[in-house]
Amino acid sequence: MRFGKGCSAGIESWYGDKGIRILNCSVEANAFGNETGSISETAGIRIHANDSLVAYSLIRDNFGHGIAVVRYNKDVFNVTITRNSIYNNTKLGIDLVNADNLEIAHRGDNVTLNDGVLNCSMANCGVDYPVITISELDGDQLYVEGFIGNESIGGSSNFANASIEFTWSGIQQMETVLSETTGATARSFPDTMERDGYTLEA
Ligand SMILES: [Ca+2]
Ligand SMILES: [Ca+2]
Repeated sequence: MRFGKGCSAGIESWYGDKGIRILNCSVEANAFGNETGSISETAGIRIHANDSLVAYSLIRDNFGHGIAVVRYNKDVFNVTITRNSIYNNTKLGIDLVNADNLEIAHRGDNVTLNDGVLNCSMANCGVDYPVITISELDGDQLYVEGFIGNESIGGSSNFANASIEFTWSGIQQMETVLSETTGATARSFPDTMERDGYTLEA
């Protein structure tokens, strides 16, 4: 299903209860304002409901963030965003938003820095993002190194079992998940990926 050219979020779950499932959707060119050009709420998709899932979807060219997971007036946690193609939105691909007022709830708060911990008084329990420290393309092989945790400290054991997805970006309509690291080493991840065959070597 396609959601495009909405004046605000393409898909909205404002004060939704729980269990929103968004699968196989195209969410494109939303949040460019109403007929007068006024823009009050942005993002391709806004998640404001626990236990929600966004997967196998194309989320691009939206004004604002691709997906905003918003904690406002209630906790919002256990949101899974996986195997999507998210690119060319004017702000972040995914914004975890800790909003204490409507303006932030509608527009996001941009990058929330890693602190190495999970804290469910933050949007989606304040899950940290992967930090890429090395990315080198050698022929058809891409070597990537990094960690999850406080950027000034390094990998945190709180994310030891995290999964990390890598995709080629912006080449095809639906990007392909190149590899996924799991297990105890995920807090620091050396990976070598081959473009042909999409194999993960390490
Ligand atoms: Ca944020
Ligand atoms: Ca955190």
